[in-house]
Amino acid sequence: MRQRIYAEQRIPYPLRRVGNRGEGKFERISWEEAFKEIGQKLRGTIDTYGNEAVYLNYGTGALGSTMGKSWPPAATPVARLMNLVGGYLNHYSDYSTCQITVGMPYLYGGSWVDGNSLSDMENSELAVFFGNNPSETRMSGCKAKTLQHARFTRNTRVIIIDPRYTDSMVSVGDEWIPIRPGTDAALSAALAYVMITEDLIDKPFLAKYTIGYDEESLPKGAPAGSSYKSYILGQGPDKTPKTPAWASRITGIPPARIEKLAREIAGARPCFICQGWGPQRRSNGELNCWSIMMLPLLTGQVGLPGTSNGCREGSYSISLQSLPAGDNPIKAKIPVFLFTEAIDHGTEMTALNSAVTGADKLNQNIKCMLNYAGNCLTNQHGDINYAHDILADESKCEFIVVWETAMTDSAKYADILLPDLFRFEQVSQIGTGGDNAYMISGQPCTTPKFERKTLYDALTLIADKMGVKEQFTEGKTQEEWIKELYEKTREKDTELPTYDEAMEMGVYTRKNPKGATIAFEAFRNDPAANPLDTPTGKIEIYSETLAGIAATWELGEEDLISPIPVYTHGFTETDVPTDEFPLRCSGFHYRGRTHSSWGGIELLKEVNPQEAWINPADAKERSIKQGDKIRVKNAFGEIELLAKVTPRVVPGTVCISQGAWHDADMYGDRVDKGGCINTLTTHRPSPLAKGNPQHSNICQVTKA
Ligand SMILES: Nc1nc2c(c(=O)[nH]1)N[C@H]1C(S)=C(S)[C@@H](COP(=O)(O)OP(=O)(O)OC[C@H]3O[C@@H](n4cnc5c(=O)[nH]c(N)nc54)[C@H](O)[C@@H]3O)O[C@H]1N2
Ligand SMILES: Nc1nc2c(c(=O)[nH]1)N[C@H]1C(S)=C(S)[C@@H](COP(=O)(O)OP(=O)(O)OC[C@H]3O[C@@H](n4cnc5c(=O)[nH]c(N)nc54)[C@H](O)[C@@H]3O)O[C@H]1N2
Ligand SMILES: [Mo]
Repeated sequence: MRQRIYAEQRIPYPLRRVGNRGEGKFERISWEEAFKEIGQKLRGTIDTYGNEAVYLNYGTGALGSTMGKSWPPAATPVARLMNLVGGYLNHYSDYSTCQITVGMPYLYGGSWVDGNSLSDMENSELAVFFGNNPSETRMSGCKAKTLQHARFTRNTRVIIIDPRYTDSMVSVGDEWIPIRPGTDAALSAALAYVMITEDLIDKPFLAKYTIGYDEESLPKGAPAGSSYKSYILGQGPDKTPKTPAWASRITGIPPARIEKLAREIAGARPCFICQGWGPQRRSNGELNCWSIMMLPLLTGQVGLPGTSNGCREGSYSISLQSLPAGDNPIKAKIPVFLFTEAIDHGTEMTALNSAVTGADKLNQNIKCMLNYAGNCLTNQHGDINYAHDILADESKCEFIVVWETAMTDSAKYADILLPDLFRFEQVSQIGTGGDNAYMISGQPCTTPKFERKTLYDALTLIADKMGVKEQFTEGKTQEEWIKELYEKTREKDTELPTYDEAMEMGVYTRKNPKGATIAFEAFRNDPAANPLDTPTGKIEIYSETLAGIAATWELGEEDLISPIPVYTHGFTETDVPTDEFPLRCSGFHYRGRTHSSWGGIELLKEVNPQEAWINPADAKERSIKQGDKIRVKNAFGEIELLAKVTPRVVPGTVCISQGAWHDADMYGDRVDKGGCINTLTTHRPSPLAKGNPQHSNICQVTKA
């Protein structure tokens, strides 16, 4: 924290851009000049283009009751200000879980479904993790510890299926099954093939709780041969039985291991099957994650202690009221990943070609962006070189405001850059959770330095220029809001300590009163009394709604939307290796950073260098040795970083952690010396969710 507060990259003063966008050249200005210019530009945009031309970009850097909303990070105090002056173009979903959040409700209903708590794994005989790495992605909070505890309480066996031998494998795994990324659906289909042909499935469970498994339970409108079972046995349109030999060619897993895994899963009682969000952050992500969820359904291992529903482990959280954002008069929303498209050609985006919701189409391109606590203009978004070309063109998005603590790559695209305070430099309160819930209440640990201001104070002064100061503050300071919001939370959650006690405690934790969350417990106990909110109230293995979407949406080539979970390789340009780009390149979330946050700190970089994991066989072919400087290249761009030559990655795939700071001369050769994987990712969204397929890449690797 000290390294971060006093970092060289921190922004001390309000700045105005003087160079080109992305160059990072700024001049110091006063707050008064900054507010005046922002007020004028906002007013000008609204008068000329309407409120729909103002966009609030995604950002997860600051969460808290008067900062961002806890989750999703859309309704920040910036939204409150914009709603007071006529609204703004909003987005839906997030970069974390887009494909699973949008895809899941067709199967299970509900806007979001989690699995059983991780602690419940202690009741399982076998746990199978698909692309789930809590030891690294849940380092803080309480899940990494829970994972260890649950694994060793009753000696639950843990199998981890991942292109990498992850830190979770190191800490709790019994066996690693290396898989080619993006092929879990082929593996799952072959596991289903073995279970069906060896009569290992739970037929009474499927009959009682699901539709679409076999021809008998298909909805009336569905064509013959379109059930899941027909697909698996080769009795559907593709006439291909999904045998272990078939899946082996796709996944790289030997047929005998697939057969054994099917018997192990079908034989274990209870069996805890879960996935992280790696398998869904792909061009075929919706189908890839859905296919994994078939395994607990085929074996009836859902809704009971020690099982799960194939999703990520459940959480128990404290949710605090946040500063009310008010109502947005603009109803149109875009998928979060499509903001670059909405700058470039928003008026061509419709419900049917871009999954715009709340309206049939957009009436305006984005002309002004307010970017608070996010590095998603470039660094964390897909295809940085493409994003740069769109953002650098000042005739497209005419005005960009960024609130930051550090001079990030996105900050370099700001027209006005405002120096923010960290949460720990102001009074703040945040509620969150893991296996147990917790709340952090904090007094500032130091006084504000230079001319940094809280977001709330900065917005108050912009609101003043826009003539809505009174409505924005309602006469309250930030701390008065925090107190008042906390009292509102306490009216509902009466167990919480008083405000003064909470501030004194700093960290307040609470155990899940149920011990563990069991997903779908009520539905399993009595499906008639507790139907799911799918059209049939059951688990829909065949979704007529999806069949309808597939028939009506305007889809591009290889944009496969299917009513049942099938395997597809995804987009050729990102998922099928070629002679020029013969390797797959898959990302992951890294212990050395939270995305790009902490990514500028030299001490952390020393212990967590930016490396590409490459298998010794692939390295040898290229004369690459451990620690060599290498270049990774594809059709979208080129990066430079170090080689980690290791058998901990499946041959034919390199793995690169996401979030390293992009460092390229964007008006020169554009080679990214920072090793940011988004120099190599696509901006093309996944078919159904229109989400970020940032783990789907192909590449070539050479010695630098
Ligand atoms: N290739 C690839 N790209 C990815 C992913 C991936 O797996 N692969 N993952 C995606 C996911 S899941 C996510 S959630 C996104 C995350 O993307 P972002 O939300 O952009 O997350 P960060 O990169 O951490 O950027 C947060 C920024 O907030 C700033 N910040 C921190 N505290 C404060 C504060 O108090 N005030 C202000 N104003 N700023 C602050 C930090 O300096 C940092 O620049 O990235 C996505 N991008
Ligand atoms: N230390 C740290 N923790 C974090 C974050 C961070 O940046 N750093 N970010 C936080 C945020 S906002 C989020 S959204 C979560 C992200 O959580 P996740 O999305 O679950 O994290 P990832 O590392 O992207 O993916 C998990 C694992 O999936 C593997 N994987 C990738 N593709 C596939 C595939 O096709 N099949 C299979 N079987 N495995 C695959 C990866 O190798 C990785 O080990 O993490 C959170 N926690
Ligand atoms: Mo995320």
